[in-house]
Amino acid sequence: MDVVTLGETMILFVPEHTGPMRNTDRFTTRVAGAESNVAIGLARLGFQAGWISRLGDDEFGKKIRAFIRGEGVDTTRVIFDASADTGLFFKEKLAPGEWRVNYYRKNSAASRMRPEDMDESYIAGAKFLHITGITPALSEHCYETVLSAVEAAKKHGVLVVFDPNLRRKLWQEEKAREVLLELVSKADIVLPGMDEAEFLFGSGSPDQLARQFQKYGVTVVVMKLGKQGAYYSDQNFDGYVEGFEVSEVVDPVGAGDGFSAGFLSGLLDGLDLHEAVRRANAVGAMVTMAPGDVEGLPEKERLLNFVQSRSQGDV
Ligand code: KDG
Repeated sequence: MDVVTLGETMILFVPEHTGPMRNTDRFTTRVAGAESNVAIGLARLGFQAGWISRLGDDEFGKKIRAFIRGEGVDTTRVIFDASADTGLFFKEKLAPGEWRVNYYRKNSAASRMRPEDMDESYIAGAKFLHITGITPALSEHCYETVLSAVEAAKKHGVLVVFDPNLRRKLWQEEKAREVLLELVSKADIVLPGMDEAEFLFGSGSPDQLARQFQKYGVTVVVMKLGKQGAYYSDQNFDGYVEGFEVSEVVDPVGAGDGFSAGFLSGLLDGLDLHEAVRRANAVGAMVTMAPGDVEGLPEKERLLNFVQSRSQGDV
């Protein structure tokens, strides 16, 4: 495996009409979950990605596994748990550009993940372990599961990549800060949004905030700045990489996951930090131009064409 990740994936219901969903009868369903989005992004770019989770032993669980497996992600470590349901969520478009997310995931099958679900040899065989701040928010067991995956990665020299992915609906603020900082302190690479960095450390410029992460022992910090692109910093280099122009933002959700997939694919291809961040920006931008979390994730050729059509250089 190039990258192993773990987390909850749900069935997403998107109302057909704008406005509160009490006034809607029709929904489109999709498969969505931050970590499986990253795994799918990597698989589309030609890498080997494995996704670990629990799903309900139900129709939605089967649909999710079929979808993710169909995208070429390894799902051999996914457990069907008959004692709980697959999680669901609804994304209401209240007005153009104004979204509201409603979760139906309490006590879901994924929230029952256990440290025993983490196969040490499977994690040991990867180059990167990707984790997010969503999983530890799901339950105490999930928190312990993430810690045990990180422990396995560290034991075998697998680099830990952490996306804080703050979901305020899932946490008490103080608890979130405490756990996210604990995971920052265990990560080699951190990929926060500016809002997440400010949530953890208070306001500051991207370079000031990056230094805060580095005080926690993080080697590489890449701060997502939305349309403006991204700022990166490691022990030797730092810099800004401009974002790509997009024709129309159809759905921004999932762009951060695309960014992570693009960035990791760049590192796996041996690009330097600047070029890997440029590729991350490109994949993030492409995700915003299609509906859903994964529809816009490109294959390698489309990615190269997208970048070449907008600039010169190697991606
Ligand atoms: O990054 C997009 C995901 O966060 C979203 O689609 C669903 O994983 C999800 C979550 O837990 O919010």
